[in-house]
Amino acid sequence: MSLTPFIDPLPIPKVLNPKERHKCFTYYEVTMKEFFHQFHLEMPTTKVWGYEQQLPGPTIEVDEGECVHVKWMNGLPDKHFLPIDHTLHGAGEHMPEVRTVVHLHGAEVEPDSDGYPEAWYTNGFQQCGPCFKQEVYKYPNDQRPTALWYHDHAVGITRLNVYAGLAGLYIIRNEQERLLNLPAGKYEIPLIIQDRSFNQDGSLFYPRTVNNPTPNLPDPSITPGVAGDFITVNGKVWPYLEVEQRKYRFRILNASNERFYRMKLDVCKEQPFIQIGSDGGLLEKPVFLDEITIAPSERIDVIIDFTDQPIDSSIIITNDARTPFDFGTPPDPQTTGRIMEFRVIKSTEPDPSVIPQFLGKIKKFQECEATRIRDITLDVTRDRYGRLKFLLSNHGFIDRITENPILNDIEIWRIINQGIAVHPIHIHLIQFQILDRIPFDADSFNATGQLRFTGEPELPAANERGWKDTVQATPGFVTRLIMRFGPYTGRYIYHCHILEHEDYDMMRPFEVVPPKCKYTPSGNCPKCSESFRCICE
Ligand SMILES: [Cu+2]
Repeated sequence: MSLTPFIDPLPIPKVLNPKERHKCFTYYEVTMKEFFHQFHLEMPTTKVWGYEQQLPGPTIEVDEGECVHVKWMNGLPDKHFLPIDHTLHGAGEHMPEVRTVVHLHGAEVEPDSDGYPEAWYTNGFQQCGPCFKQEVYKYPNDQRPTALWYHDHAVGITRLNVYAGLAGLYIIRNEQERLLNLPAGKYEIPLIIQDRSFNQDGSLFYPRTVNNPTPNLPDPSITPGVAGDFITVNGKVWPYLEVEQRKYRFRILNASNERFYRMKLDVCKEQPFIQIGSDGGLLEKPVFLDEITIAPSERIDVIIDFTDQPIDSSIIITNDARTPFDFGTPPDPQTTGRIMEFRVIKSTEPDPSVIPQFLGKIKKFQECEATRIRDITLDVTRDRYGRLKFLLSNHGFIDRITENPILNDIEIWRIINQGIAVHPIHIHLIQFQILDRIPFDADSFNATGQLRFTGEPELPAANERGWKDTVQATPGFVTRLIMRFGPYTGRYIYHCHILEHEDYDMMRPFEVVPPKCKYTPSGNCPKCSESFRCICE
């Protein structure tokens, strides 16, 4: 199938209205439904799944500190329309095919509202997974303003549910940010990038198995990653956006399963991207860039100034990132090498927006504050069918918990990538800071298990020096993260955000535990006689 690029206008996802506004919380209801969506003017409609019959889902906009309750309701059919591999943990033949659970990516929430992969439920909550606790999720939004995103996280089928369409944006705002006078209103535009493939009849194509499957392979069988032939933005293949000669703020999310994008503008002055924010909110100061690489699940907050662009000029966001990143197939310049087009038109009004030189203070964690250093290796092995299986520290999702940080403790995690691909590693509950990336001898690490550094630590790029919840863990480097675990105790997960890796089996639970009593670390507290859950401080 070939499609003419840049003939559909960019759709802007609608902002969802709450069902009820109470004094102390705002209540939303969101239903997941099957429906038909047109990805491109030259295509028939395509069966998809979406929140509120929209693809991507409606944007939820909240204020910092506004308590939001959402009832995420599964109104989907009983049968999945994409190929389920029943050999994966949690997706066996005896399980309901269509299970969903919503995770708000980047949010600081209690574990029972985090969307644990085994807290899934079926249509009408008729059947629930072993970790299901509640129908209504609570989001306190006690965190810095930023763009989060909600998406499905059901164990063993996350890649299929997100590919089917279960994803949307969630923006936290506050007064301080409004006072910065950044481009706003119709000049602040979300760009949710997803790649997709289609069958001739317009239906979504997701591979049943690998190319050249061996006879003993299960059918369907998960593959090490799925990248589509067409790039969609806000649900349209290669859309265009008319932009006035002024500044725009773009909230960019890579919601693709596997594909990274290295974005450039094809005709523009130098350093056209002015990045002002990352996953966890605004950077300290704007960073001027020629290109930006965005991994699955990362968000970038960027300003592009079209003021000096000629009227009627066309500017294309291009992509030259290989898949798998960054050693696989380069994109085709005519198809996957393009993302969308801007068409410049005359301004309708003066542009009062500014690019502040200073955006806000980011308090840096100090290494000496950390109470613990943990090593996480990114491993690839073969399963009993000879398929690639990705692991974290050689453990899978169901193995016992090995990371149990104490509430409010600061830890350093060293992500050791001895492989060849970049993996976007995401940790739930918290936002972290990147300390550095240190080159090491991967061959000697694989042989001996000993880390031998081969060069000086490389500081994170200027646009990585803010708050992050997903980090590009580069091969041949130890990526060091620092974070404080809180404000909740309980069980969460961390995982690779390449969804085919996450499903098999690059996802691990961790548990934030209450602090032990400071008086008697191993016995009962003399003051409150509690042992583990001592709160006498
Ligand atoms: Cu991965």
